[in-house]
Amino acid sequence: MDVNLEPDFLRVTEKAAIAAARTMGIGDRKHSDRVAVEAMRQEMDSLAINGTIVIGEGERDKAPMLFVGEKVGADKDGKLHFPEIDIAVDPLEGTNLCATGANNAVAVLAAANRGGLLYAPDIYMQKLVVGPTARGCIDIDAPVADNLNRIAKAFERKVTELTVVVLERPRHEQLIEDIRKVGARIKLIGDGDLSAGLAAAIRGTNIHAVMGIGGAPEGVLTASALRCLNGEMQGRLVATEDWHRRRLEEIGITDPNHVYTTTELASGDDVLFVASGVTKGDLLEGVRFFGRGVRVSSVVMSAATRSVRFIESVYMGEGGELEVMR
Ligand code: VTB
Repeated sequence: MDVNLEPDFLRVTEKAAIAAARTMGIGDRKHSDRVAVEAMRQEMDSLAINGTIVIGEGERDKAPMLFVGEKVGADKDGKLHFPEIDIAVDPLEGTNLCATGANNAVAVLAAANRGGLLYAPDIYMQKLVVGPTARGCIDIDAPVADNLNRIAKAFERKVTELTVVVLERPRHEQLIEDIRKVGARIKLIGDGDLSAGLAAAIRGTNIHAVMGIGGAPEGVLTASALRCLNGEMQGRLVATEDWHRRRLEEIGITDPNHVYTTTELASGDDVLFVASGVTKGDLLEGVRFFGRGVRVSSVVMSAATRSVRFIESVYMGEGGELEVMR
């Protein structure tokens, strides 16, 4: 993908993050999500691409904007011969986190040349995520203890010195028990296994793995980041309701037990991943508003250029005054 698109995609998540951050703590997660979606959608159309949303806010009949299949960009009908780009979005990952002012809400997107991102349905996915250190050591079908012992070995430390992130949900009772039995530390989170996946892929965050069941679309976004960070993810779609199973049939997924690898989830060799912090997080600062201006922190990763850029942007309001970076 044209590297010149990176700043444009960056602006898209920045605008979504700023819009969402203005609603932080008002206690209305749907409203927070809506403003993020609107801001992202609006900014998207300034991009010199023939874009298609492959992971979005839902199916066409359920989501008014950024629905799966929606055309975006300045060349929707392909007349201008702009590059054909597939886009996965999560304008506000952690709607509850934003609504309550809790840490780690982010605005996220991944992009790749047509066909480079898995068309994952909006159902659950069992996930196992590790960073480069433990790449090649995991097996989602192996017992939790085996995986943790192998991860510990890769890190050359005791299993009691590992920290695993798990979404705090009743469905994870057994998983939590299994992790505790081996003695690894657990960080239970209310929401946001995507941010946790990013943290697991970066040394120094003191997060070594993410385990459990979360959203499948976010799984593709996580895998996109892992492609850029040399991490590993294994994922299996989890159909718990009839409509999940129907959905899988509709999109032609015949083996519901298939374990997706990082590259199957995000296959494009040009995958781009962008995240902007909404609330303060492990990796990114949240949006900060100051006298007539706003500052937003983002990360832009590219599998094609093998680069990870941390970018601080300040949008100056009329008569705004720039403060020294802190
Ligand atoms: C949420 C959210 C996650 O999955 O938990 C969701 O916090 C699905 O789980 O970040 P529930 O239906 O139990 O809330 C994620 O969105 C992403 O995987």
